[in-house]
Amino acid sequence: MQIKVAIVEDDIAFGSLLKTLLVLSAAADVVACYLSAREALDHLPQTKAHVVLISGARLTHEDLVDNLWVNSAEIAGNGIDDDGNGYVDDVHGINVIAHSGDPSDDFGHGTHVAGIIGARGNNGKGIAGVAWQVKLMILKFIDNQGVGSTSDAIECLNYARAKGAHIVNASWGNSYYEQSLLDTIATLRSSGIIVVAAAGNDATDNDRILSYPACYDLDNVVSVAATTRSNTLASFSCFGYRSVALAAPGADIISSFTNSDT
Ligand SMILES: [Ca+2]
Ligand SMILES: [Ca+2]
Repeated sequence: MQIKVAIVEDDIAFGSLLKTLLVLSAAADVVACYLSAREALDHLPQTKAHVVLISGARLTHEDLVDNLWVNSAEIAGNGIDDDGNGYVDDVHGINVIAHSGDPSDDFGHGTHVAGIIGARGNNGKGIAGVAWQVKLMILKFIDNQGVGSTSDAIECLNYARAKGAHIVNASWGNSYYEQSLLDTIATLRSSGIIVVAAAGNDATDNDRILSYPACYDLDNVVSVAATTRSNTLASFSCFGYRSVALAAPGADIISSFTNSDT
């Protein structure tokens, strides 16, 4: 089954990247809220991992490089799968499509999300993410057209669980209920992992037209709609009295780009 990134489809091009950010940033903000709340309770130190599960990220970006999660069981650049997980040199995450340890971004979505969530703060460069010191685990199952498969998404989720992630940013989805994906997210729940999912950008009611993973009936799934700078629901955003947990800023968000390190 194909999964698409939760963006407005005819706005994939960089020329109109604005709309591409929408629900992503919403999800990111929610993630940050969770991080902040849990940090306040001393349950989640700032050094713990976060997951960006989209189109990878530009690993050399100056505002991201210091906040990348590091797989301590893997020796970088030695061409050996040191931790025996099937991925060679997966130092910051994996690329399921290429089956490699290089989740570099060739779509643009992931780098932007990564910056919103966790661009390094107080470094005199670029922007500050909502969670300045989060660790970004970079996983890639979305290809350069913004599409990925359910099985590859599941592989990323399982990797995230195996490597101790706490929060998954799921700015992707489709309208197909899939038991395998539901079961995987349920397994993540048992590990205490929150999945922040985009409600979607179709301007439809998710109570009537369900979108997944946002609408899976699991209490570790947080479905997020997008708001504008005037604190109204964005015109493109999906909504749902029962199925959407909350809304967060999702338009006009400045963040890092994948075509440059600065
Ligand atoms: Ca490995
Ligand atoms: Ca290695």
